[in-house]
Order: sequence, then structure tokens, then C-alpha cells
Amino acid sequence: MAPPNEPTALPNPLIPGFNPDPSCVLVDGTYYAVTSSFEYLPALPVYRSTDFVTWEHIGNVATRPEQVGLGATPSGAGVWAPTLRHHDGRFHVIVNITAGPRGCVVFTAPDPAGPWDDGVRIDGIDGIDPDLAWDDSGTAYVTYSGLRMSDTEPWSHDGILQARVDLATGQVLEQPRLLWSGTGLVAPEGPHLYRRGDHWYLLIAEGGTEFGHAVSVARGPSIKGPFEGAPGNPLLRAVGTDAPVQRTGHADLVRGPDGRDLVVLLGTRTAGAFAPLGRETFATTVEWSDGWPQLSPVPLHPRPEPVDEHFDLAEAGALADPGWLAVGRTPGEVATVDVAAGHLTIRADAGGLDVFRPDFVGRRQRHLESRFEVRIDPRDGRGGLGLRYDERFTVALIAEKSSQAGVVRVTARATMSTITQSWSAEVSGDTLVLRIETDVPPGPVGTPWSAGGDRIRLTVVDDTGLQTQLAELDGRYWSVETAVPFTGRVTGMFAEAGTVHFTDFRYHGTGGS
Ligand code: 6LW
Repeated sequence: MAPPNEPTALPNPLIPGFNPDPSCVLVDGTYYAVTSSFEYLPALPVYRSTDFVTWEHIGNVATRPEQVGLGATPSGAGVWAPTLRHHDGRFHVIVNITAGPRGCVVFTAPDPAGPWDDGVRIDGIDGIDPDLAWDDSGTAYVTYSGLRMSDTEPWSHDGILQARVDLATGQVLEQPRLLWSGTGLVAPEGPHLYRRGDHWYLLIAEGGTEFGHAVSVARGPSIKGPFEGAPGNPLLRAVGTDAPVQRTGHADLVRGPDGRDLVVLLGTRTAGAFAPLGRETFATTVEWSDGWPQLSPVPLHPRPEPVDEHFDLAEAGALADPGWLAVGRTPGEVATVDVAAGHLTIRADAGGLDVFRPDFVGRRQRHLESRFEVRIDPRDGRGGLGLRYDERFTVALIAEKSSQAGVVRVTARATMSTITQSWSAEVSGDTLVLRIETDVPPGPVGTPWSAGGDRIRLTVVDDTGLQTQLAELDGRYWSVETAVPFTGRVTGMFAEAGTVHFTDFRYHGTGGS
């Protein structure tokens, strides 16, 4: 692929699947990016690239539950909108754990692949989306969105605020000051500060993270401002256009491989009105004019190569890949690998996929055309393969032993808020392959005037290779617009009763989707 100096030379999505609120740094010729992870652990995925085109998931900032202290934070809350920076030889990630007791925390590590430290809590930052920047004298500033998360004044907005902080003690050294309120659009947030020439630039998101999402910029003579908005604001806003990438906003500026600036930002592949995969990381080019950045619209340009992954769940390191996720616990707390028995086991403690903290281990769906498969042995329990947006929006294939030896009862279940529907079949064999596939059919999924979205097919395959499709679903009900606005699809194994064994987990994503 050509070097990314034109928007069309960049793969977009840059980091596919549920990866919103990206933040990116360039250190010694290598790019690192971190995204939001909400209720999932490990938290804060870290991606690396040497050419800005090919990205590898190298680790996660929070691999120990205590680092983020998710506790009983609701789905969709938790680990929001990090900023990744490099200073004095250490990588820093500042993040707000929304609705969690840790609040605003700064983690550091010498190597972004980890391990990261336990983090220093910054007391007195009542808001979200913290940014970390240092002035020429090395003084650290936290700049954040003053969406008040405290109990007394929930959800009122104070604009983009800033305070000097002592990162060693976590103390806020001054009363937070208002820097800018944006152009008047709703929810100024996601601030990031940069020095370019004589100016400091304050890049923000506004308009809300839904369809009105936008990027705007202000500049000033010092890190503390005063900041003046650009005449061309908002710099980027997809709403009301036929742009295939919508909700573009929450950008972070970084020097591209050719020396010209780029931004990473969030967006959705909203064909028509629905984005099954949630908010993903995209990128676009930046041109400077009169000392102001200008952002190109974000083209859709998925990588052409298909992705095939196979995880042998009988191997000791079966869960070592950083892409495994569990809800509120680490995958290692939910599942155990029994090498002698040759499988991975999940024990049902919580009772199914549709509960607050399910016994579930999964992976991000990264392609619109995707196939997840796992072999299940349900002789000691009931469980299956499930697609999760949150506990209220799930799709599952559930296997359980029937009263007849060598016959398994398989149920496809679709849960959409308070509505559930299921379909069952009996299949011969002791173990079976469960398959969840998605695709985008030619033409609209729904009515001609509400195009967009995908199809989800639920299939079981027995030992003779006989395939039984139990259900085909309209995927719009498991899309970011319908389910929750913040996360994306995560598909994987779960237990509902007893202990359930799994082998051979596979993911196939079709190139160009
Ligand atoms: C993120 C904020 C936002 O912190 O969504 O609505 C939050 N805006 O920028 C979670 O991604």
C-alpha cells in the first residue's frame, strides 16, 4: 500500500471493530494507539505500527482488575476515552473510569506493551476525556471535558477545563479553569493539546458522539490559552452528507510517516442508518492553511486481505492473545485451560449471557462479513457461542445435552432489550461446532428507505458435517444505534449452567469489509 499521504492511501477503518476514542503517539519512529474499553477487561488495548498502515495489538494497559476497579460500573460506563502520551522516557495513559471509584487515573510504563503500573489517581477532576500535556518547563496539565460526573450535579457541562497537576502525588494544583466551550454545539469533549510553531492547538470533539459528532479546533499563545476558535470550525462533520463513515469526531493529531500531520479519530461504518460494529478507529489527512489545520473527509477503505485466526484452546497459552475480552473480569478469571483434558472450560457462576457480569470470553467482531466458530462439549453443562452488545442485546447459540445419549439440543436465542425469541433443534453428536456468521446482503436489510445493517446467521454443524441453520436475524437490532451507543460487538464462548468445554475457536473476516 502507498505511504499514507492521501486519505485514500490509508486503510479505513484503521483499527477495526469496537475501538472508539483513539489516541496516538509517534515515538522513535513507531506509532502506538490506545482506545476505550468500557466494561471489558483487559482494558485499554494498545496497538503498534511502524508504517501507520499495519497495526498490531501488542497488549493492554490494564491487565489487572485493580488497575481500573470496574466493580459494579454499568455496561457502557467504565474505561472511557484515554489519552496516550510519551514524556521523560515513559508512556503515559490518562483516562477516566466513568462511574467507577478510581475516577481520573494516570498509568505509566517504559514499554507500551506493558506491564503498566497501578496508576496514580488524580483527585478533583470532575469530568471525562482527560488529556495530558506538559509546557516547556515540564509542568503537567490535565485538560478535560467538564461533563460533571459527581452525584450532586450529574451530567451538567462546564466546557473544556484545565488544571495544573502533580503527577507524582495526583494532586490538582489549582482550581480548574475554563479553556473553551467549543463553537456552541452540544458536549464539547475529547480535548487534546499540541504545540505547533508559536501556537498551542486545542483539538476537541463536539456535537455529541452520535450523528452530530464533529471535530473543532482553537489556538492560543500558551498551553493555558487564551484559545480562539478557527474560522473554519467544525473542521470535520459527516452528518447530512453521504459520507460512508459517519459520527466522525474525537480526533488526535500525530505526525504521519511522510512528516505531514494525520489524525486518528472515531467513526462508524454507517451504511444507511445502522453501524453493526460500533465506533471504530479511522484516520485522515491534515493540511495546514493560515496556521489552522484542515481535515479531509474520511473515506471508507477496508483492508482487502481476509483475516483467519485459529485459537487452539487446548494449549496453555490459549488466552495469551491480547484480543480476548471478558466483562468486568479478566478472561483468565472466567475461563481455565486444561491442557491434559485438551479444552478450555467455563463454569457458570453468573447464569448466562444476558446477565450483568456473564461467564463469557470473546473477541471483537472486526469485519462486516465475519464468521465465529467454536467446538463445544456440553456434556457437563449448558453454554454456547454468543454475540454481545451488552447484557440486554445478545444473540446466542446454546447447546445442552438432551435426554437421549449422543443427541444435543441446540437453541438459537435472540434478545433485544425486553424481547426474546428462540428456535431449537436436536442434533446428533457429543460435541458440535457452533457458528455465528454476519454479512451484508446486496440491497437493503430492511425496507428500501432504511438501508444499512447486516444479517446474522446462527448455525450448528454436527460431526458428519451436517449444517443446520437455526435462525437468520436482522442485525440492525444489534447495532450501535439500537443497542448501546458506546461499545461494539464482542462474540465468544459462555456458560449458562454447570461447566462447559470448548476447543478450536476460529474467526474469519472477509477482506474489504
Ligand atoms: C467519551 C466521550 C463520549 O468519553 O463518549 O459522548 C464517551 N462522548 O468523548 C465514551 O466513548
